[in-house]
Amino acid sequence: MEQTTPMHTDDPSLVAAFEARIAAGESIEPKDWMPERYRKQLTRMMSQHAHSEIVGMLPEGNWITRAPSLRRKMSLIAKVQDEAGHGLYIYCGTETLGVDRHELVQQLLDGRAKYSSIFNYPTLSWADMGVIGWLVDGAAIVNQTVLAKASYGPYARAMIRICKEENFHKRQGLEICATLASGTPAQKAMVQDAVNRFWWPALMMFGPSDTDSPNSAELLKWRVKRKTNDELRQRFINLTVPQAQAMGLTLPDPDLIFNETTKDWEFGEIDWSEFFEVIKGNGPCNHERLAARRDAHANGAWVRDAAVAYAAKHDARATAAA
Ligand code: BYC
Repeated sequence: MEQTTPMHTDDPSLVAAFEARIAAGESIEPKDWMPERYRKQLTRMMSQHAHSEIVGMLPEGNWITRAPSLRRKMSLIAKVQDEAGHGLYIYCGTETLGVDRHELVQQLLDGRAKYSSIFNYPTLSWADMGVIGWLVDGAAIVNQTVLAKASYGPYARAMIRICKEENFHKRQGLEICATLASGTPAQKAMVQDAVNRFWWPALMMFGPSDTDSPNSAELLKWRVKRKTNDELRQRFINLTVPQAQAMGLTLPDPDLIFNETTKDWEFGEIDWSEFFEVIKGNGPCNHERLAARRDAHANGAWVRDAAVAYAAKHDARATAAA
């Protein structure tokens, strides 16, 4: 059965049929019937994800003019451009749920929408570019590889493409980190300082612990999420600790210890009060990030106007020719 307008009261038999499709591993496509909560949850999650990609361009954009070589500058520009592209794919994906991207962007600019906590921290040194690629894109890959199997087709397909690009991002970050870590004492100290500042915020990217994650149960039931926040965080830590060891870098957690039985790296307490402050808008750079987005949006008004004028002219010509 097809439906393009949202339903406010879900018919239980339709919900049962929908859940049977999910249980059978089928992909849900834009014109398929879906419970209103499923549509809402996906809109929330996908739009936050798109906003994260766009806001995520800012901390790295800050270093494009100061990259230490032409090669580093070219790869950083390409990475930041990729992030714009990821934002656009995901905004397009969100529009398949019947929402207008202008409304979503407005929610971001008004401060009503969330975006990833990680982008509210400052980028103070060149080493931060390496650590963002290694840890932030590394965390994103762990999260998004699983989202590539999400039940909603347009989101899952966007994730497949995005993860391919994120792999390059992670490798360029790792290469910067490895180079600095084997460089002069000052370079090694710079990358260690960046790791010290980004390690805990990177762990917070996976969201609150499972006991404090109000959306997880529904998202897991509908196979949007396939793993919990804590499961993915643990996977990321298990993958990352050996990489830090290989580069001779220390992770700033005195409680990090390998458990021979579970084969997991056990870790210390995350400062959840910091996380909740950041997502409430009180992180170190929340105001700066939103101000930069608002400026960019205002400065881009002429481009949007020109595109609308061009489309109108094109339509008028097509009508006259018909
Ligand atoms: N930051 O019930 P929960 C990138 C919110 S971009 C801010 O567990 P859920 C990259 C959450 O939204 C990476 N807010 O939520 C780009 C919820 O609030 P609301 C972005 C967070 O949805 C450029 C509340 O806390 N990736 O890779 O089940 C350069 C309770 O949480 C955060 C995505 O967006 C956070 N870290 O799980 C480099 C991936 N965590 O909405 C790299 C897609 C939680 O109820 N999203 N909150 O008011 C997801 O996988 C899930 O939405 C999350 C959260 C795991 C993030």
